[in-house]
Amino acid sequence: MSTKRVLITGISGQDGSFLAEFLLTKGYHVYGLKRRTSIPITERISSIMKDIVLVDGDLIDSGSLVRAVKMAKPDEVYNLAAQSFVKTSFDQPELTGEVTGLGVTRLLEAVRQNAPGARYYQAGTSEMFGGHPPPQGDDTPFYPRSPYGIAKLYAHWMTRNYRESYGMYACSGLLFNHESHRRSPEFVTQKIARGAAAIKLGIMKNITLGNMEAKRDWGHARDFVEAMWLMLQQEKPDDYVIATGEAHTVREFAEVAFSHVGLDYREHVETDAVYMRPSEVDYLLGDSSKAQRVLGWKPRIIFRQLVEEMVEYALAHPELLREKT
Ligand code: NAP
Ligand code: G4F
Repeated sequence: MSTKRVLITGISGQDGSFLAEFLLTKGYHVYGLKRRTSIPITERISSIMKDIVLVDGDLIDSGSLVRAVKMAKPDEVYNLAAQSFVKTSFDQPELTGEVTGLGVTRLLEAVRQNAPGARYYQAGTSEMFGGHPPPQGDDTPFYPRSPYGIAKLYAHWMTRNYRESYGMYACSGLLFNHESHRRSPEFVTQKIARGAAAIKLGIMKNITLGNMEAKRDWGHARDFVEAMWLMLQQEKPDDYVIATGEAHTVREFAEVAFSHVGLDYREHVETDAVYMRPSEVDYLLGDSSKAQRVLGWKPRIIFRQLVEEMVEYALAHPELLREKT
């Protein structure tokens, strides 16, 4: 068992909660950065609250990041905190840049000055490839298509710059979409999974979506957080694409989710331009061959199993099915 110490930002999010659980099983002492909210958002980490230490802080507040790093004395830092919803980044581009972009520089600087030997993971994204045609792999040029993608690209280059300038063990994971029953309700997979379950249970009649032809390479968050950890266990720091190598349309996701509960999605899914984006990423399909070769990582859960797991969870938790997204 490890006696390492870790600081996870975004521990209350989907990935942060899975990563914290995974590192606890490896014996890590887990510290999590948590921003202040009027009601505590700790639903995803409720089962591990007694095993972790939460530190108040925010990516827009340098002092709190320095304090968190000094408290945690981390061997590893995973920066998962972000304004992570692409659609919102068009409505709040400045906030997205502040948190998802500049926030990374604040954290890198806090680590460099207070725990320079710590290994650092940056949550990069396939949104950085954005408009570049598929498949997207480690050598694909970047072409972000949203303020979110642009903020993440800045964060990616800052991470590389700290590696090259200061010799820090700093890595970016270029992760394609990954989902689970813990996904926030506004993302399309959760919206469809919960929608199908709610309609099956008679709670709702229809759901409304945007662009149903967009293609995504959807994996499972539990698989993907293991790749983050593997990146920090190598001899040398590097960046890696993490993806399943299988893409499906939003329409196909709906088809599988609704048919799992014996429904025809065409009778229950409407579309509305309000859910469209000013510029769309049409087709993401990742090539993770470098990660498979170097890290020995590969996805265990792929499309159909992911969809069915999310729908099953929603069916078993009808109390979650009344939120409008
Ligand atoms: P998520 O569920 O939205 O979690 C984001 C976390 O960041 C939450 O804990 C949130 O806190 C926290 N946060 C937001 N603003 C903050 C701030 N100003 N200061 C401190 N914490 C803040 O996202 P996720 O799906 O777990 O994704 C984890 C990371 O991977 C994100 O950086 C995301 O952009 C990136 N990523 C995700 C995917 C994917 O498909 N899931 C793919 C590629 C990259 P609250 O709980 O208080 O909201
Ligand atoms: O579920 P989404 O909102 O995820 P998106 O934009 O792909 O971003 C996610 O994955 C990125 C990695 O590629 C992460 F970096 C990011 O943090 C986030 O986790 O939308 C997926 C697709 C889009 O093409 C969108 O236009 O679904 C389409 N869509 C169609 N109708 C919809 C809807 N998206 C949402 N959220 N809601 C709809 O009603």
